[in-house]
Amino acid sequence: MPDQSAGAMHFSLFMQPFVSRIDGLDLCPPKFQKTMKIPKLVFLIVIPCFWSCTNKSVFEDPKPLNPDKLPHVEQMLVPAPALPEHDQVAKGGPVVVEVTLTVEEKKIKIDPITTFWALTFNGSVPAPIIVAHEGDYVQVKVVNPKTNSMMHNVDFHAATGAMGGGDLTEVAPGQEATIRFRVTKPGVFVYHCAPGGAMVPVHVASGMNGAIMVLPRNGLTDENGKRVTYDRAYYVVEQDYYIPKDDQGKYKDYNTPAEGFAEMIQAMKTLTPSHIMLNGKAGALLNENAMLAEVGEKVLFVTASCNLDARFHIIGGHADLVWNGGSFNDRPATNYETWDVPGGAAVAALYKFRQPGTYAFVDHELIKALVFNAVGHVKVGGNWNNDLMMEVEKPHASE
Ligand SMILES: [Cu+2]
Repeated sequence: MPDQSAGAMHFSLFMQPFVSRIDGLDLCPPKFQKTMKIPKLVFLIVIPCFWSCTNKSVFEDPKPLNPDKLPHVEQMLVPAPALPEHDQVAKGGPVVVEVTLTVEEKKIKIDPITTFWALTFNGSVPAPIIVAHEGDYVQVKVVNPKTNSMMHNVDFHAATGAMGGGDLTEVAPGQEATIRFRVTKPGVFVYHCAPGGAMVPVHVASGMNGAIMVLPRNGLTDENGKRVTYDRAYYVVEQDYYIPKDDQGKYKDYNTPAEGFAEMIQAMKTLTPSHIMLNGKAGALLNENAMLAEVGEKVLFVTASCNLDARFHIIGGHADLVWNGGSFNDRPATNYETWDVPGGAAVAALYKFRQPGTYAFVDHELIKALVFNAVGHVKVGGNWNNDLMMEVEKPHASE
């Protein structure tokens, strides 16, 4: 996690010659690193003054704009692990990103033996990821068709305002509501249904959770403050389910979602999920559903978990950069084997693939990965590099 102590923040001001943007203006370009050559005393006195004058404080809010006069851009949301089409570096000033989240209460088969009443936004578990840039407005229409049976809403962790917009988006079957919020904090954030009380975890554990990625207007920066781009991006979410069993030990199938809730809450009281899966279903990212990449590509994984703590690992390499806590304002950590995703958060990791093959993408709580189903694949094409790894002797009988 980012160190929040004053000393560490002071240190980061010296060592992090970037991240100073107000409404798209980059006030402190990476070339500022050249000041490292000036005498130490001057550096110690002058540079903090310079930073304090120009580096945007986290307490500073953007200048209000009139969203009616800004370009409105409709974003077509897509199911995970895909991300909607987007620019890594914003073209021009802030826009209003318009999306629609339509609630679908639907039965899905989450593995060969379990059918489950999922509660979804746009029909998928997880809900789709939304992409915007810092300073943009995100305008979300929440539609609850009258064919549904219950009330839903959305709490956006990327938004600022009581209940994350949950009170403003509460819609009964047959209703719709539209909320607009400004995304002021660059990073990755979850959103989820939060209809109150025990219904909050019931709806989240029934699939109603998604994410928003708020990119810095000038794109991502690496550990040295230099711009870094990704060749592909994937969105991976750990989903826990609590599906009650009947007397014979079979998972129960209900006629309506509400019919199963009382027993689901009893199952939740054990804090022991019946199922743990990546992207909603067993095998959603395995074999023919694997994520794809090529040797030499940098792949951004936006990883999230709305409820359980997760710890992701790709077997056979390292996350070159990890934005702990999901914050793109902080200098990314480097060369992690495993990265933490606290329940209720998203975290981004950038992974350069250097060798071909099929990599397992796991929660390295290995029981979750291999006894449950928190496992996926990344299939990487390209040429093998013997310098990085080679077989010196094939397995053979010992002498
Ligand atoms: Cu809901």
